[in-house]
Amino acid sequence: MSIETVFIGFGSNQGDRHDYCDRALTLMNLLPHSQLTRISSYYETEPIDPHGTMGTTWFYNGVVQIETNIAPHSLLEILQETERGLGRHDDGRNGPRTMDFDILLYGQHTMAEPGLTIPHPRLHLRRFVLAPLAELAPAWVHPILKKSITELLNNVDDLAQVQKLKLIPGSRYGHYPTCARSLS
Ligand code: PH2
Ligand code: MG
Ligand code: MG
Repeated sequence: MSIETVFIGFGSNQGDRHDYCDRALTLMNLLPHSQLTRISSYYETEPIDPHGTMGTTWFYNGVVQIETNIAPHSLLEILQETERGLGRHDDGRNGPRTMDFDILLYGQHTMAEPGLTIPHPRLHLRRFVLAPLAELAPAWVHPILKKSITELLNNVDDLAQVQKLKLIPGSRYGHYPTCARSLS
C-alpha cells in the first residue's frame, strides 16, 4: 500500500461529548502506520434523524486528516474497535452513540462493498460533515461527484444547524505537535 491522505469524520451525542471527542483525537494520534496531520474545529450539530432513533441531544462533530498506509478495510476495523473502546455498544439500531467514526474520503479511491462505501455515501448531503471537512480540504475534489468540498457545502440542501465551537480540539489531553489545528 502507498501512503494516502484520508479524512475521517467523528461524532458523539451521548455522555460527555467534548471528552469523547478529545479522547478520540488522542487515539487517532496513536494509529499505527499513520500520522495525524490536521484536526478541524469542533461543531455542535443538530441531529439528523430520519428514523427517530437518535435522541434529541445535539452532536459534537469534527473531521481529522491522516496520512496512512492502512488499507481501507483494516482501517474500518481499527476504527470500529476504537469506537467500542470509547464505550459504544452496538445494539443494532441507529441510537445515540458515545463515538462514531466514518471514513469520508480515502485519497481519490472509490469502493462500494457491503459495510464499506468510499466516499461515504452521505458525505455530500450533510452539513455536519461538509462544514468541518471544508476547513481542512476546501479544494478536495469528490472522486465521484467531481465537485470540490466548498462547492458541495455551498449547495447542500441540509438545513440542520451546525455551530462552530470556540474550543481547542483535543486540548484536554495535551498536544499533537506534528498536527495543525484548523484556526479558521
Ligand atoms: N450521525 C448519524 C445520524 N445523524 N446527526 C448529526 N448532527 N451528527 C452525526 O454525526 C450524525 C447525525 C449517523 O451516524
Ligand atoms: Mg455516522
Ligand atoms: Mg459510522
